[in-house]
Amino acid sequence: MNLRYTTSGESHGPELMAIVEGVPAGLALGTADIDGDLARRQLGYGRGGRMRIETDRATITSGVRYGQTLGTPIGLRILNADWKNWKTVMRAGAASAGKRAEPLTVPRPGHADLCGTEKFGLGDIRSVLERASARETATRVAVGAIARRLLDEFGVLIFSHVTRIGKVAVRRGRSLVPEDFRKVDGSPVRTLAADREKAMTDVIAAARKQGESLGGVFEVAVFGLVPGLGSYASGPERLGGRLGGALMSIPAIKGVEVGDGFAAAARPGSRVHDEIFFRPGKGYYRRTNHAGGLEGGITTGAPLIVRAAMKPIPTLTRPLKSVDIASGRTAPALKERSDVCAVPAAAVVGEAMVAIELARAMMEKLGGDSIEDMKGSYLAYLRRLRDSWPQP
Ligand code: EPS
Repeated sequence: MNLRYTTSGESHGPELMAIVEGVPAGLALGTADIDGDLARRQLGYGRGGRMRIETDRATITSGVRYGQTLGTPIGLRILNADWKNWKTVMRAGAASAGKRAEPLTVPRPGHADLCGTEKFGLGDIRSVLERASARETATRVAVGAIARRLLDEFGVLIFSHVTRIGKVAVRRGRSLVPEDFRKVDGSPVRTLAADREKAMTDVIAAARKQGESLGGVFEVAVFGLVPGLGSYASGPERLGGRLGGALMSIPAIKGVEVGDGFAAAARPGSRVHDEIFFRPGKGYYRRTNHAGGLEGGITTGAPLIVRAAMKPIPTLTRPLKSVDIASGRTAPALKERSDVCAVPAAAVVGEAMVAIELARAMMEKLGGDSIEDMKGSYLAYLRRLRDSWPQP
């Protein structure tokens, strides 16, 4: 079985949950492997008051015994500390007399509020926004941490950094290596460009003052992948599409690029394609990586580089015009406590989504019910690749 997961939970309900199926047996896994990533997702300049309430930690409730996966579904829980303040509003049982929360009826432009109420036939926007909330991404980061643990067994490393907040962009420089990311978690905006950090925090502070919100761009970089993950054989197997879909499933993501992405469309082929070289002992390699580590929907063995564009968060403290769905009258959109900018957090979610998709691709390539089975076929695959090299 390949890696599959489902999550549940409302932002202000009692807890978030995930069930992860298809993780091979024998993988060392503990909550410490998950909690580090959960904590990184909570960071970032521009977050709202909620992150001061929560300290996200995972509880593993099934599928792991004595620190090792069993090959059975893994259950995860993350408690919502804020639940204690929402017990009446988010009660699962019937509302006691006179205790039903006033419905929210003015949707925020750009949020799932209106389409969600229409789709599910709900009269109260709260019934939509609680699940549409980016709080759900905490569970995806937890699932991603399991995928990352699996990839780690094969020397695969996944990092992220922010390349734009609003108008402030980081100029692209030389190709990055894992050591470049050593201090990125220490940056309040997860940037590698120390000289842009202040400009980034300044635009977020200014947006907060103006009742605005800001988006941006983050990049995920993956090192240590073998060539041959994904496939050109059928469209849905192409790794570019799978990674794009995974990243686009993060709330507020409106665009994804692989490698040079949109910039490649403006250049002639000779300046886009990475020339191929060969050295005995080293194998095939490219000196450039415009392709971002993917050719024909398959990994080349070069670092995988993907970027995602996040739109500004729809909750504005100086709200846009909207319509009250109860009266049909024009009204200012609803205001909720919210983040001003969550691009640094989205970057951590991006790492998780990429990890999940890559773990799937690894499992497709290598199969196996246990991590030892996977390692056996991994070594056999590397041997086969080496044996296929030209003998000068
Ligand atoms: C969110 C609104 C804010 C964010 C939240 C996403 O929460 P609250 O409504 O409780 O203030 O902080 O993000 C998280 C809770 C989280 O864990 O990332 C929204 O409306 O999407």
